Amino acid sequence: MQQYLDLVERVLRTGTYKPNRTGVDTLSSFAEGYEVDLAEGFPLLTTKDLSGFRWNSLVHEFLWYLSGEEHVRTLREETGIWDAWADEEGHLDTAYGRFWRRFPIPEEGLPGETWADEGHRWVNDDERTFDQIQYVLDTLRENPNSRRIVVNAWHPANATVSTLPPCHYTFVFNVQGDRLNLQLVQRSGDIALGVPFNVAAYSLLLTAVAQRTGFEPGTFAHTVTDAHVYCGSGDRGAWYGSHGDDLADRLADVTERAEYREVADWVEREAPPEADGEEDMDHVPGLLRQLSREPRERPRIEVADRPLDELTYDDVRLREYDPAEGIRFAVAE
Ligand code: UFP
Repeated sequence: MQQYLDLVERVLRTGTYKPNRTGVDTLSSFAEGYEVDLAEGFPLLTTKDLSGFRWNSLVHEFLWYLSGEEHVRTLREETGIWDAWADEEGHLDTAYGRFWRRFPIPEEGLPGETWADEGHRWVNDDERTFDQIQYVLDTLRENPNSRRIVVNAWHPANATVSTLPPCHYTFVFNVQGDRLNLQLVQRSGDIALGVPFNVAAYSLLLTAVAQRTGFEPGTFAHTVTDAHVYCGSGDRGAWYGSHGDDLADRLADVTERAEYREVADWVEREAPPEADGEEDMDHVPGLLRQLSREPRERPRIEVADRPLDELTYDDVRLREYDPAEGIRFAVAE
């Protein structure tokens, strides 16, 4: 997917050096965006391998979001990706699915306000929560021209005290002709590790919702407010603070993909080595090698024809995926 490679290149070329809470510094760029047409295939990156346990985790996480669960007790039998954020009983400060399917409704609104209340079709009376995904499905079937088909995972009173508030916190469905489109807004995006999964997960959601509401999967549009590449800690990270312009100049001189490898070699030659235990925290060389690869034909995805709430892992199939070999990137936590 060339759009992803263009995003990587822009952030490396124009990003500013930015330390952050993780202690691993970043090159960061504001309000980056791109669009992908799902009619051209499923946007799972082919310039590195995301199959095997990576794809499995993605599908299990997707089903977990749809389940509306606020804990990871079922999810952790399949993948440990959320374990670091959960307590011993499996509860999480913030779980996307909880807000997608069970967004809290206040006990009492302020005078004059209107709230969907008991007995309302999308309200769970027992717990006073609102099912945003059912709202999406029903509205797309009954009133597809609506411009209000929004899902919001950000609840300020939770997010501001959470250890990991939602990164991809709101999305909007929009119909144009027979195509269903989805725009995702993400406050913070780790370009090497997080974003490739975010693209694929929301493209899977778009495919599944389109199929259930009689539309063709259309465009996935992604806006990332703080789009960043982790560039290492200590001296290694700081090197990018003083050599960002050199990197930008070298990138501006590239005329063929293969030349990105020479830029990676220059970084490895000039930058201080990564500290012991910090290997691959600098994502820049790996991303430069990825930029030198030609995207391959996109895979396809098949989602079995059953209600969204009954989908299981085996109902989601990835077909004709032929990626280049994997690239090692370490997670900044
Ligand atoms: N991150 C993503 N995508 C996700 C997710 C996390 O890129 O879906 F959950 C990254 C972004 C950032 C870090 O690098 O995780 C979260 O840190 P912060 O909360 O400080 O933005």
